[in-house]
Amino acid sequence: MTKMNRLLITGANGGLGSVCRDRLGHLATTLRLNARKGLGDARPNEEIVYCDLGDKAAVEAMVEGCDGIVHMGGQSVEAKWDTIRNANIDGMFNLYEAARKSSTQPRIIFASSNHAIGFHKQSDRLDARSVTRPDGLYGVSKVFGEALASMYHDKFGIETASIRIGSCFPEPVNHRMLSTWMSYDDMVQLIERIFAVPRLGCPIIYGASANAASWWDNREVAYLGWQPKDSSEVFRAKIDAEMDPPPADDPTAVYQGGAFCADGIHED
Ligand code: 15L
Repeated sequence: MTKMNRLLITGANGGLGSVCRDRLGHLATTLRLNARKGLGDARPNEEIVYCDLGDKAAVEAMVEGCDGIVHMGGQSVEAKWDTIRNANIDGMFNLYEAARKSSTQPRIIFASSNHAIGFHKQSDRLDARSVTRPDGLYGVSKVFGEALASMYHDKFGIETASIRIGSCFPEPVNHRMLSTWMSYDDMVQLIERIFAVPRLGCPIIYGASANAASWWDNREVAYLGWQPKDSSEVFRAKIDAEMDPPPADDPTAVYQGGAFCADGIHED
């Protein structure tokens, strides 16, 4: 894998962004870290850029000179439309315009979400060609992000891997996550593979470990050579001991997006 000169990690103060900060340093000579606040002191190979993704000029300055972007930034759960629009609609547009204008044409990883397809039933089996079924405005913003990435690839050749991340936490904490969980190790290895392959294109990838209860088929991205190693099964007994499975008609047992499907619009 050729080492990048500069890798930008947005949302570097968040749950996944901070894992990336700690574990992706070997991919680039310099990590450029972005958040609105809360990144502490820069370590020796780090640069810190504080800005809001809705600030077009600031995003353009931030993206210039980066060979890769891990875009973990933005709004990560359902919220008021203003919040989602600023971070995930305007913010995505600003990022892609910045990438188009930059002198380095970065390869981008977009942290999409299972909530882009959340209204599919848990009995459905999905692959990269399955239609989107967002389960809220947050999910709609992730569908927008995937569409934007596709257009910038077709029109300008900018390569993006959109990862529909399931539930990326230290361990699964409920029955739904036995299907959606992705370990940090598997996420880091996926990111390494995305930056290692000579030609990426613009794939949709389901971000989940090798869970026995998975709903998702990543056959179309076999060329990445990513083989998740962890499985949620080792946590099943613990979850069964801690809680009853949800009733069969509960949204967390019916839909892939779980509780997001039962959430309202956050304007009221
Ligand atoms: C997401 O998209 C969220 O960012 C994360 O906090 C979890 O809620 C995850 O989906 C999930 O569905 O478990």
